[in-house]
Amino acid sequence: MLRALPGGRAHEQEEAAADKLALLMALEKKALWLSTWMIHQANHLRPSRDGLKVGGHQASSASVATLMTALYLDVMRPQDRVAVKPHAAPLFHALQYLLGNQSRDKLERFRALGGAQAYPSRSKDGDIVDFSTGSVGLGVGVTLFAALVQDYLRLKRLVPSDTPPGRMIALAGDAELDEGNIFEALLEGWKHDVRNLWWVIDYNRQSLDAVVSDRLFGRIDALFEMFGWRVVTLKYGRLLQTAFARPDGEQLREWIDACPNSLYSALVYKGGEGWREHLRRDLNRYPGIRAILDEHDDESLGRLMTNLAGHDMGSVLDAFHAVTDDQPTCFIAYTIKGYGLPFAGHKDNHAGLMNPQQMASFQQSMGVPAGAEWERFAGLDLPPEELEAFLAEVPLAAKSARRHRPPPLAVPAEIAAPRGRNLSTQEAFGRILGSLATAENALAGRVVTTSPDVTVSTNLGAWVNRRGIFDRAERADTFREEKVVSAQRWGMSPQGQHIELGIAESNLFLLLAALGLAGPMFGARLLPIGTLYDPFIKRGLDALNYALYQDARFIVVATPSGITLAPEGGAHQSVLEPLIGIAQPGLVSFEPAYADELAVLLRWALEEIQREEGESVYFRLSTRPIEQHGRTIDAALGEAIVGGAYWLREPAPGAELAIAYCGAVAPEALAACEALREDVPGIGLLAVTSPDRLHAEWRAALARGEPSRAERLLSALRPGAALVTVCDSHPATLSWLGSAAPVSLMPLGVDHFGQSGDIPDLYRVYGIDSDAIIDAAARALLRAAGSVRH
Ligand SMILES: Cc1ncc(C[n+]2csc(CCOP(=O)(O)OP(=O)(O)O)c2C)c(N)n1
Ligand SMILES: [Mg+2]
Repeated sequence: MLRALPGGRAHEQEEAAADKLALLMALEKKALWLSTWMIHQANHLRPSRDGLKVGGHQASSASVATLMTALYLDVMRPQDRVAVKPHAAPLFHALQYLLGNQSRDKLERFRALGGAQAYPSRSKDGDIVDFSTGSVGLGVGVTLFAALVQDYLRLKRLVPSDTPPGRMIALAGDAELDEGNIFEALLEGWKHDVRNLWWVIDYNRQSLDAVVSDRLFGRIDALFEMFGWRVVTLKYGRLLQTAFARPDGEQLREWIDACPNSLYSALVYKGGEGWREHLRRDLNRYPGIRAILDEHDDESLGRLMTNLAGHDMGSVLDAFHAVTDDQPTCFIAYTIKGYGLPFAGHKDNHAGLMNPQQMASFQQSMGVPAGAEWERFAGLDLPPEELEAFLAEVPLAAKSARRHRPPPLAVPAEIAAPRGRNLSTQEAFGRILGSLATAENALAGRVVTTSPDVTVSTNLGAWVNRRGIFDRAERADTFREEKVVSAQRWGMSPQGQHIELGIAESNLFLLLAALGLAGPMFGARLLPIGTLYDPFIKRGLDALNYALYQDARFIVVATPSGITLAPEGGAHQSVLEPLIGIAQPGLVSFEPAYADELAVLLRWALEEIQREEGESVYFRLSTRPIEQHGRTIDAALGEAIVGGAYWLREPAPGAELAIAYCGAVAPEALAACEALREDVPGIGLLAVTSPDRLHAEWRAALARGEPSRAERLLSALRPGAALVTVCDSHPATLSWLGSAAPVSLMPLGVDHFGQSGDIPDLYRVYGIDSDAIIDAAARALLRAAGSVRH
């Protein structure tokens, strides 16, 4: 009796495991069916109004069907977060449909307006998506930074730490590993001792164009191991392993191991006959192999030879469940692109769609009756109640919030502007953050700064000295301990509020993406501020776009900027970034000239990034000290600074000339204005703090049929008046003002690469000094006079 009990239990457990396996395999089959059907009906059955192919990726979805079913319907816990390979969106939607989180209506409108998105999207598909994906590599990278952010929050006890941490999971296509951002992230993750991270690589040996090089993956496992990861390779499924264990089976293993990726893929496509021909040719001398070939008809031989572990539910479950610690783990899962579909393995199958005949026979083989295509369990040979009961019990079905909505943190009514006769906006930024660092309020506790090796040179020093650098472990500041004098105190601890990154702007924006999603993702808001040099925004631009696409909220401070950086030369002088500021969705940009403006704007930004409908904020700052006004900013001026522009020198009513400037060229604009006042007494000087906001408001006002802010401001001038615009960036930053108001406009700015020099020389050469402004004003006045005569 005593002995029988454990034996009986083991038997029961085995039975339960077999039941679970059968249920998961049935649901995998259904998810595969739904994903292909979703794409099929969008392309073949939904009426087309534009003649475009709708598309969708049947082959890419099929290759992860087993892996994703295992994860979503068994392995994942509610606190885990996932970035799904972009081209597996249909399979993802199908699984969510099975879980009851996605509607049939959205599936029927796959890739149509308001329907399930082509690639998983946080903002458009809703709470079911943890990380948007689409630009390959970035979704993989962001999971690493999300794991870091999870640690940041847990170590500071900003989120409950009595529950187990979530695993940050990326389901990656193998070709994604060609993207450099993944390796930049790997290095950074190693430095920060990142934990609780799983990257599951769908190793189907195919990209979009071709079959992946055989040589590449030989190095991948070593590479991950070098960075402290565990590598779990899922190569052969149970059928093949059983065959390998037979007499001469080892020959079969060696043959497959040596088979080039392209031949393997071609034979997958050709099927049983193709396998038989090659195996006969190469291994016929082995009786064991001959026996295997004799025992299998073409179909079962095809099934045997494609029995890779990534399609073997039992192997996949064993591999996932075997990992119970927090060491980052890379699963290399061998799969077949298009597994189970007629174009499996074909190198051109990336965008391939089954034609109606293929679909009809696939439907038949799936046992789905006509009219029951969307039924959740049609064609499965398990009772629907059992399937329903199983789905109700999967860990992800627990109704815990996937998306949190923590309330905003209070921002003080005023942030004091730093005092001083001459200040640059960069210095002002450093001083504002320096005083924030001494503040004992909840807001300061949630600010987290980060920078890719330009912390000191972007003026974050004072903040970091007071708030410290974040690290999972306490680390002493060796220079300080050795009493070597330095202005920087760089002690590291879990309490630190600055995350120092290596020089990789892509990592900066992926970290900002993760920090900026801390609220919805983990339940505690952070107020992230990232700094970098303005020209290097372009270096991380796709990662920035990626962060904003999923509505992560943060502040980017880009400094130094423009040719105002003077001696540093053209490689560091930014030109077009303000146009990015205007054009980039999800981002409001500002380029203030004065410290008091920056104080108003930073305060506003801390609120803006917390607002439900808000956006992230980009400040373009400068290292050029300029003379300050010593004014007090009243509510109206504050509102105008945030709105994007105000009259620094009010024009006389009906004035014939004004200058509009943005940023560090303020002194030249002021000097030109004073010089021109003699001849044009009514001249006005418009300070533009945000070409971006001004432009956006102009478009919105046009749509409403109301005068825009820009138009209202410029209506102080006479119709047809002359307007000179000047900025240390591409002239198009401001030249559009010529369409917003009836003015005759002369745009000044920089449209060539910069070079070394001092400010007077460079401003002269690029035509943005006072003389250039005065010249342009004279020409504008002449043109304006001409236009009046016309
Ligand atoms: C940054 C970027 N470049 C190019 C593409 C176009 N593209 C889409 S899928 C793909 C290949 C994907 O191959 P893999 O990651 O192996 O996925 P799978 O084989 O599973 O489809 C490419 C190049 C993209 N989505 N993102
Ligand atoms: Mg691939």
